[in-house]
Amino acid sequence: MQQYLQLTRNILENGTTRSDRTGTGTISIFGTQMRFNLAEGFPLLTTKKVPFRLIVSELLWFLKGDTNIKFLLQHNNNIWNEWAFKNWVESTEYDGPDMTDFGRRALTDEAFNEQYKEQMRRFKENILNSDEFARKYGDLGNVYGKQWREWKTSQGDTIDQIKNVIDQIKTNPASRRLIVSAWNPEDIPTMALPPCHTMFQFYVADGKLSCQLYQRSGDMFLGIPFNIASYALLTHLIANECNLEVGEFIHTIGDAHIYQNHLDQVKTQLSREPRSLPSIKINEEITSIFNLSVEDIELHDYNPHPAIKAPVAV
Ligand code: UFP
Repeated sequence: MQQYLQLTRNILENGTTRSDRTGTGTISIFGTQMRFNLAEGFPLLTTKKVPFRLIVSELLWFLKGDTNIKFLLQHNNNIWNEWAFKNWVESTEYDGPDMTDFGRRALTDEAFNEQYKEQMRRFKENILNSDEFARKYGDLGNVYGKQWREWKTSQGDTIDQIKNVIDQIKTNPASRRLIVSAWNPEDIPTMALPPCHTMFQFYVADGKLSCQLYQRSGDMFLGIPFNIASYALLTHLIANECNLEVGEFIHTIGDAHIYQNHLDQVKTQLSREPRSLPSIKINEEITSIFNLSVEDIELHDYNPHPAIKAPVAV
């Protein structure tokens, strides 16, 4: 993971101070690349603890083409809650205290934060216990799972990009068109968060599968460690499905930034000595990537430094 630490250091030393959408302020550089040889270990950061189980359940959720947070909540994964919660509190059915601008207010107003936590608890309970409520308010619309598995065409049918790319890797591995795109310009205006990981390409050589991701915007401290692990895992899963070994994961980032309120955390992390990488094990009995469950993916020998808390920019 030296590449990650070097890029972080490079941004600190050479980045440009920039204002950003969230009003937090960043130090940023534009256009950068990290390469991870997946045969050398699984690239999960060791200089702080990264919650691997959240990465697994989110990736399997994308791969199922699921866009409803119910599956995530069933796996105790809360990373997409706020987007769905917004659907509910802005609906006519919502009868609790005003939740306008809840993300920002919860950070600054303690009394409001208590109300917010209570409404979020009710929301999650309803999603888990009522299929109808989940259908109405748990769905996030055209996010990754939708674009990956059910890209809608102008003819009114859909394209399963993941199935197609797997078929192509198996039957036409020399292809230079092994691409999946999550960036659908038609859908962008209606999305709360336009896709950060916008497109990826596979490459097969010497019996090994490599993957390159183009990420348009990367939060080096909170988002990027997650994104690296998620795409490394995707490369393992697809290699496994196609009877290939793993090659490299190549992570190309457009705007690579460190938020101004993460500087202390970043310095703590840079002062830590990286440890040996963990490995992953995939249940060999599962024959299709679409039938995997979280229990089929195990992480071994992960001994990171402790987690480091940092505020999320909303
Ligand atoms: N971000 C990531 N990785 C992700 C994700 C978000 O780093 O997977 F979903 C960060 C990047 C940026 C913010 O700091 O979230 C998105 O804001 P914007 O749309 O303005 O780029």
